[in-house]
Amino acid sequence: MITKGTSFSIEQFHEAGYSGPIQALTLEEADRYNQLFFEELGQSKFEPGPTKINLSAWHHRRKWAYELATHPALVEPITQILGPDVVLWAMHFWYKEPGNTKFIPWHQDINYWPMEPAINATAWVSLGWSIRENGCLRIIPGTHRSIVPHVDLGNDASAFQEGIDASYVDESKAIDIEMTPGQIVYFNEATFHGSEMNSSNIPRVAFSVRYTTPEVKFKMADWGGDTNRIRTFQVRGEDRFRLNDDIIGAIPQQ
Ligand SMILES: O=C(O)CCC(=O)C(=O)O
Repeated sequence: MITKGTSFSIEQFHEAGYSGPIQALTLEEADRYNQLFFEELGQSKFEPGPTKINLSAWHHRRKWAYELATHPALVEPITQILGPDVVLWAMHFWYKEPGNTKFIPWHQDINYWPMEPAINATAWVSLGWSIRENGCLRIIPGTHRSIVPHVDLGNDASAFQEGIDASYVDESKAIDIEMTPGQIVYFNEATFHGSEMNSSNIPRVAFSVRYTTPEVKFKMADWGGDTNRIRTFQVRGEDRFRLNDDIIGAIPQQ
């Protein structure tokens, strides 16, 4: 499914647990950020290879990544989902070089996140092409209404140790979200999602940004105190709760 130019639908988001893809970045922007991504890896986009670099929280230390995470085209639909007060709390690049054999198992993000209450909206953005062959994002619509058990998968090909207990997954309802550069899809903290390996010679370069609201408290002890990954940035509106003052992030200057 490759779509262009449709608009974000809050009704669809509530009904199906996701909305999109929509064009968020221009092709020029997507190309520029794609280039910056590979520069950070120390690679050329023409010769994408594996990396051992930590792909989380570049917005803590790179101005361009912070600009990307707070890009108005990403954040505007987030205000429709979360309301006027928006907190950016995490960002991660999901990169699969050509031939990467790992798959991302079906999961619900909230299974891994100690936050109270469980409120999150994710913007998943494709900087290059995301197609079936390179392991595009997959979603099961309507699965965001309940939390289901996650189990140890015992599968070395899985990028995560834990995923949803297979008896809760109806693969026949899964959709492949194929995307062109600069497109974005939104989903919430409980929507089932995952992706297959990259069996093509096209890199899959994408990132997700996580947003929440100020009344959510991050239980940092349960995150192992990992402020290299989790920091809060008030990107819209105001914080009348002040629950996470100890983990406020600093906007990188370069
Ligand atoms: O990019 C993928 O394949 C998985 C992304 C994901 O799990 C997420 O954004 O929460």
